[in-house]
Parts: sequence; structure tokens; C-alpha cells
Amino acid sequence: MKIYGSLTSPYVRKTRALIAEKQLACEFIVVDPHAPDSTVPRYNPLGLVPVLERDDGSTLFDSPVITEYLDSLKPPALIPPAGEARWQALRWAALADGVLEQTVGRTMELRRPLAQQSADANARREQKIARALEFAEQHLPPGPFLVENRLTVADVALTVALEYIDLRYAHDWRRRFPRLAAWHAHLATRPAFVATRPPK
Ligand SMILES: N[C@@H](CCC(=O)N[C@@H](CS)C(=O)NCC(=O)O)C(=O)O
Repeated sequence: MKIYGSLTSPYVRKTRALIAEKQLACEFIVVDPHAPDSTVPRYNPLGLVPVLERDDGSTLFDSPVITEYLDSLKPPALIPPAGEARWQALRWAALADGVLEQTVGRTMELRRPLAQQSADANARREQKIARALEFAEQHLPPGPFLVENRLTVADVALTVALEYIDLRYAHDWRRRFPRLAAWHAHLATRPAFVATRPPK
């Protein structure tokens, strides 16, 4: 298998961290989806990374689909297979993906020529990010993991989302959300996160 993506894409990083956690054999091919001559549309007509190429040459996208596929390859299941734990894990993952969407959108807005930027659109994005982090702070369980007292996709997705904020959005979330900060500090040292951390 091969995973195509950039070193800084948080969506790619979620899948790479999962590959590391599950110790799957998968080659990482660095590509720039924003380059004018990008090869990504050959694998995903939407031109977005990550893309997973399976050994038979077929491809899968986007990151939630790749996550589900990778998780099906071997135990332990990082997506709880059934019951309330499954819905909790998927809701945390959706919250984290939503934070990514808003933070990536904010970053892209700020890269547009100044005259074309919308301060209103970014204010709305920042409100959504703040509300999502507040929700996480309030709903964090007491232990070190978000669901079932073990690592799941929820922990992978939220860790990646918080660290993407660190990369692209100067934000004092650690001071505003101290429980979230303590939870993150515990998980951040896992080798899967250390090995996939984006270059500054
Ligand atoms: N929903 C997609 C989002 C992927 C995405 O937005 N990737 C960005 C990189 S962070 C990208 O490839 N952007 C290229 C572009 O917008 O043309 C997923 O979860 O995989």
C-alpha cells in the first residue's frame, strides 16, 4: 500500500498516525496537492490528499474512508465495532474533523490576496473552533483516553486537530482549556504522533 500526501496536511497525518499505531506496512509518498502540475487528480478527481493506493492499484479517499479501511485490516479495532462506544468515537472524530475543516479554511482565507479576504468568514470559523474546543473541554472523560479507556480514532483525530491549530493558528487553547491541555500532553508523546509531527 501507498499513502499519498503532504507533510503538513492534518488529514494525511491522521491516516499516517493510524498506520503507525496499527503497525501496517504502507509507503508514504510526499506530494503537493496545491502544485499546478500536481499528480493527485490522477488518484483522486477531487485533487485532495490523503489518497491510499492499495496493492491492486485501486485508490481510496477521503480520510474517514481510508481510516475505516486501514482499521479493517488488522486488530485492535481503533473504531469500536458496535454499541455506544462506536457512536462516541465517531462523534469525537467528527468534531476533530470539523475543527480541521474550519482551521484549514481559515488558513486558506489568510493566504488569499488581502483585498479578497473575508474577515467575517474567518470570525465565524474562529467561533466554531472555540465552541468545539469548549465542547471537548466539557465532555472529556476523566481518564487518559476519550472512549472505552483505550486508544481509538477519537484520540488520533483530536490530537491531530489540536496540533494543527498549533501549526497554523496562534491560539491560547492550553490556557483556556486546561483539561484538554493535560489530556493532549499525555497523548502527544506517543511514537505515532512524534513520528508524524509536521515540520514547523
Ligand atoms: N475531507 C477530506 C479533506 C482533505 C483536504 O482538504 N486535503 C487538503 C490538504 S490539508 C488538500 O488536499 N487540499 C488541496 C486542494 O484544496 O486543492 C479528507 O478528510 O480527506
